[in-house]
Amino acid sequence: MTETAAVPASAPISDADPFAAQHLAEPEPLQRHLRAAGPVVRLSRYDVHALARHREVHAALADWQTFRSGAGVGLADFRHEKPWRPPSLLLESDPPHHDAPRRVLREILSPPALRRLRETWQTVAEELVDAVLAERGQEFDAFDALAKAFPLRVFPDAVGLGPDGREHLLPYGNMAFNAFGPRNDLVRADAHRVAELSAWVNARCAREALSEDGFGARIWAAADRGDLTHEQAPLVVRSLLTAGVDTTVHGLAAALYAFATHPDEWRRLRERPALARVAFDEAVRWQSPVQTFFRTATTDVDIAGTRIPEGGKILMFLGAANRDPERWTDPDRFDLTRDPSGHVGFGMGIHQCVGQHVARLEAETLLTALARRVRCLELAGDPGRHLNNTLRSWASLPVRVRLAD
Ligand code: OVM
Repeated sequence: MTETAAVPASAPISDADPFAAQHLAEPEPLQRHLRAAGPVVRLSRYDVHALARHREVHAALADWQTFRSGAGVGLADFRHEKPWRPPSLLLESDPPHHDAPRRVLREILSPPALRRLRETWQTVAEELVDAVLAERGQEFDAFDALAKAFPLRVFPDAVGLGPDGREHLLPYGNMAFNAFGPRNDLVRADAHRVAELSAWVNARCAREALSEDGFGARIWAAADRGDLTHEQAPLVVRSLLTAGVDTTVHGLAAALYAFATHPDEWRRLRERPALARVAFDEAVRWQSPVQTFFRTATTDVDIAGTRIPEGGKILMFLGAANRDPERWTDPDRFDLTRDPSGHVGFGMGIHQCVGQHVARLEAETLLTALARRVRCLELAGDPGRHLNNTLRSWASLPVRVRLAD
């Protein structure tokens, strides 16, 4: 095959802009359109190929040899465009460079390593829920009061951050997740804050800025043992601060939204609080807080009969794969009786979310505390969306609750 034949006539073409406000605010119609159009769809606007079916998204995520992350997992190709910050050693790297940082963080964030946090997080969740119900009454913004408040109370402490400047965390993550998309208005809106926010985050990654018993200190200790270099340590801390806050805030918001709109599922959770973990995974499947990531083809490769040229970017629609009717029965239903395992909301393969156990523990402790005290949970108004190029995110989630006896 010659190079000019890189785009066979068979690949359907779409001129849709997945990063346009309309699609970010309500991604399902475009997801449906792309899934129906074919296994691979050429997005003419960005000169990339889109995958929106579970089979192809799953296969691409699993095949890191063919679809590399080291050229960036956003639209920008790091081999031709300077990244907005030094690339992540975890997210934006490939084996063998990826291996050591991944191994170190996997140990630090493994379920046994998190056990010591459970009791504290349970207590904080119960205190937070009690305080919200006492101070805000039966109607409040669950995004602000719970989804945002809880991770911001427990996660920075677990990392070992000092008390000052924590209000920078969400804006920094918002910026990082916008940066995977095109340089649109969302990116431009924060351009004036890049230097300030990056400087704050980078300073927090230094050993002296971190307490002695958190995730951050453990990363530095791994460097002392020789499992990482001392140059790598601060960048691995940076990964925690980039990927660990906005994701859980909007993931918890997704779970709260799911329950506020599905009263039978809330009742089911109250009857069986042990469902909290699977409920969170089902919410991640149903809403897909991280909607998309890119990869870059290491070689000319065919996906379902469409040639992706070497160096070409593919855009994987995690949210679309998570609602693919070929993979899921009644995919648009938030359903605690289903087994959501196999969803790609945390990715899949060697880059699958290394912090997923942290996210699940946050969700489990918060949902359990809430279920103990709240009998009914419903929307008290339209939820507010916050637009981000990658994260399905929230601005407000007005709810009304009725308390348990
Ligand atoms: C990172 C990272 C990892 C996952 C997601 C992400 C901004 C960042 O290693 O910095 O999103």
